[in-house]
Amino acid sequence: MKKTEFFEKNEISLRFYAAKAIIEEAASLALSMRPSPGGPSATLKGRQDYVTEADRAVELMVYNRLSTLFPDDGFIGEERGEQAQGTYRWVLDPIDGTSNYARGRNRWCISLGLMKNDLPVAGIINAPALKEIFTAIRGEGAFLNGKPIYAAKTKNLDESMVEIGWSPFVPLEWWQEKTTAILNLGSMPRSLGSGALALADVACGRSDGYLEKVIYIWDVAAALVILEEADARISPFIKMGGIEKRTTILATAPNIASQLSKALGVELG
Ligand code: LIP
Repeated sequence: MKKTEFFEKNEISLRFYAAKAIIEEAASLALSMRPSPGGPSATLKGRQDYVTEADRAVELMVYNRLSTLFPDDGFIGEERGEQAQGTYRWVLDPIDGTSNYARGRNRWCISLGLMKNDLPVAGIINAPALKEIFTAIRGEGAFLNGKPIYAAKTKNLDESMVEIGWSPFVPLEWWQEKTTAILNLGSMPRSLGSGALALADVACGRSDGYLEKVIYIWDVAAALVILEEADARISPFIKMGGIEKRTTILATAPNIASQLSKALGVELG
């Protein structure tokens, strides 16, 4: 291994392990702040678009910790946007699945991606209410609670399960068209409110595909490297402009990738 590769590998590993510990602390904070089951305890940013006190508290805590440890790194968060620039860039969704979190449900997570320039190099998705932590470092595999994970080997669409993400930015006609396409394939549909966890489910084989019409970089930055390391197929989200604007994403199990790509009208990388 060349000296430069050795130092880069260690720069990423150092950041990854420090961030993993910080996210575990943030996950405990978020869990302690979770509303009781019931109507949404949140502020509405728009129709069906929520933000909670935990979103703000987690983002501030993670930013403060990471900027202290790695002052030259960049940082983008869902709630406060870009707060710093740098070769290494942290991309955080402080609570992904906020609509679930705000009602006291379990399907939500903290999603933190590390990018070097525009390349995702490490990811951590921590879902404390589910007791699940998805992780990956580029070139070193993908894991769920420390055990290797891989996309499903599903070949028969009649056995497939495909999740489709919904947000207020999704036109009704698009939703109806794509849901019908999923059903016409013989797939079982799901829509569970967290894009990061939906992508993590494709990475570990719990589902065979995830489609969302428009999703942000902070929802997917951690999942992109986890999916790659788990041998899933993914649309070229970043080449499609996903860092700058909300963009379509499709992630699939490898053996049915071409059928899903064709039926859902999204090119894969
Ligand atoms: C959520 C995304 C999900 C989308 C939801 C929402 P948030 O992010 O993870 O993919 O369908 O509408 O945008 O707002 O919970 O961080």
